[in-house]
Amino acid sequence: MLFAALLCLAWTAPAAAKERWLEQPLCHAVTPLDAGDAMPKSFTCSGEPEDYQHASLWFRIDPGELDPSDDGVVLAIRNTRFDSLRVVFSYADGTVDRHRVRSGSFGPHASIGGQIVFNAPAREARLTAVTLRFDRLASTDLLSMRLMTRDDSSLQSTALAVTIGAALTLLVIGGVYNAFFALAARRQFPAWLSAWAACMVVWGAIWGQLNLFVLPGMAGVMSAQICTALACLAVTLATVSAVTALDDGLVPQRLRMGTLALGGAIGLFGIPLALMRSGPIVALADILGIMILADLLAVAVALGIAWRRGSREARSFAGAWSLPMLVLASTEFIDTDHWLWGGGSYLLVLCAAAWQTLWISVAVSLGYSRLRVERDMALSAEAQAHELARRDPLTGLRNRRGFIETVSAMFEQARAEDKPVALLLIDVDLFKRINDVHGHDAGDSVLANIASRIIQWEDASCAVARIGGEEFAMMVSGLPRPALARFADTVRKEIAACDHSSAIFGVHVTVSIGVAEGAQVDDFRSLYRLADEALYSAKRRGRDRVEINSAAVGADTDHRVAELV
Ligand code: GH3
Ligand code: MG
Ligand code: MG
Repeated sequence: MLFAALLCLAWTAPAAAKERWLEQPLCHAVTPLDAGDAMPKSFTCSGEPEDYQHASLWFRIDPGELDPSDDGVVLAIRNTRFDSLRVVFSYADGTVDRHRVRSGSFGPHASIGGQIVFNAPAREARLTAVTLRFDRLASTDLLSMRLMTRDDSSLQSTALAVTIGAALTLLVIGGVYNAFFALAARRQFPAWLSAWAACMVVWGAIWGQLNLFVLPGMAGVMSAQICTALACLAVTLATVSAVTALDDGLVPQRLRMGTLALGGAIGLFGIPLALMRSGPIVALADILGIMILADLLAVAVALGIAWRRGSREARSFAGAWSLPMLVLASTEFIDTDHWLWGGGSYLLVLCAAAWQTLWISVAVSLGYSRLRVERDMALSAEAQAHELARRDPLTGLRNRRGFIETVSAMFEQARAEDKPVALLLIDVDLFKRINDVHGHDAGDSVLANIASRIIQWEDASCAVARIGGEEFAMMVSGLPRPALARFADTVRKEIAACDHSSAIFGVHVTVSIGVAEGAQVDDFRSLYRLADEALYSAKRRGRDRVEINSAAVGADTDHRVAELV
């Protein structure tokens, strides 16, 4: 929203502003560097200047209708590569106003938005000429100069500062967010995105000349060179982040590698281009422009292919990349220099980068929250499957597997706390006969009735299970021997008292119980073996009775404790 408002303002502002862009051909002259301060005798007002990279290049500009009598005139020049620049404002009354900046020292002439500004003070007399002298200018093609009234200049500076500040803030937020996301989700592409955002922040700060507040010595050539290198590095990082966001196999390997190689080549290409002070800078910049276009195309094709194959990341990246790609590509074809209060293509790219990081951060967050929901669902399905695998479907009690898992831990803990622990194996007496006489369904119903009675004993110190066809088990902790014997017999009697009349009529169903105490053994398996022996003994001794290790409580003995043979 903020950007939309600023962009609208940016397009309407120049129409209202009284500004004059100084385009070639300008009246110019070239003199040797050591020719002194004297102005050249003649200026050529047609064609383009030549052989100026190791000389002094002069421009003489007629300010036209711009009259400094109201509030003064401002000459704004975009920072580029030169050694020094002198500006002379000449007035009709013969007075002159001189200014000078050097690479490494712009002083008060440095302005936010990559501009160097020179104020022609308001005088009674008319401003008749503006003369500029660049020493060792790298290229006239990189020059961007305009004259405007002072009011317009301060308005535009404010707009530039606000836009750059907003874009940099968004980039910082996006960069930090993606760095955290890369750490939290252990994904590679947000790390590259974060690096890209960091690169854009540094680039934006240096291009906008914010760095000069702390490091004024970076003014001029050094800043321009770092910006070139960073711009190329940013393209590399953005390419890597987009390609690594797409899963292996979604994009043909050759396209993937080719795009990465192109991105890497752009980063490397930026180094010599950044270092150049003279020579065919513009020709090389054109080659770089073609490489960037090819890179954008390769990334667009990779995203398109991955999108068609159903990649969510590709969709998010396409949304994020579309605007910066259009902006970057358009700056190759459209002259955007006059846009955005003189910020031109640089500010456009910075705003597009802020848009990109914002879009991707939102897309990544949505994708991550979707992943979390899917993961939670998978975890709960897994927990459900885990639980089902440990439950008996007929009775709902734990099955043998679930019981062993639960009671092994219980057994260990009770032993560690030196608490008595006991295992009760409960087997229905003569169950086969019930099946044979009343049918399998009636047998099932009896088992379910017994289970619903047994489950009532379950609590923190008692685990119950159906561990076989007509066999149940209970693990109890904290019961000393006399209480254990009474409990086991209560279980026997309560099960015998169950009402099965809905399934079988007039049949008394009893159980035999074998009990083993944990004090006698070190592990659960041994405990189980002892309980099984006790159960076997209870069966042999006539059923419907309890055997505790070497002792038994039974119906026929009127619950006396009997010795196990
Ligand atoms: P004992 O007193 O010696 O234990 O005699 P029993 O008949 O109970 O023992 P046996 O091992 O001979 O028979 C157990 C029967 O339990 C045999 C099998 O058909 C039946 N059974 C096992 N699982 C189920 C089940 O899920 N449902 C039903 N209805 N019957 C089952
Ligand atoms: Mg049995
Ligand atoms: Mg049985």
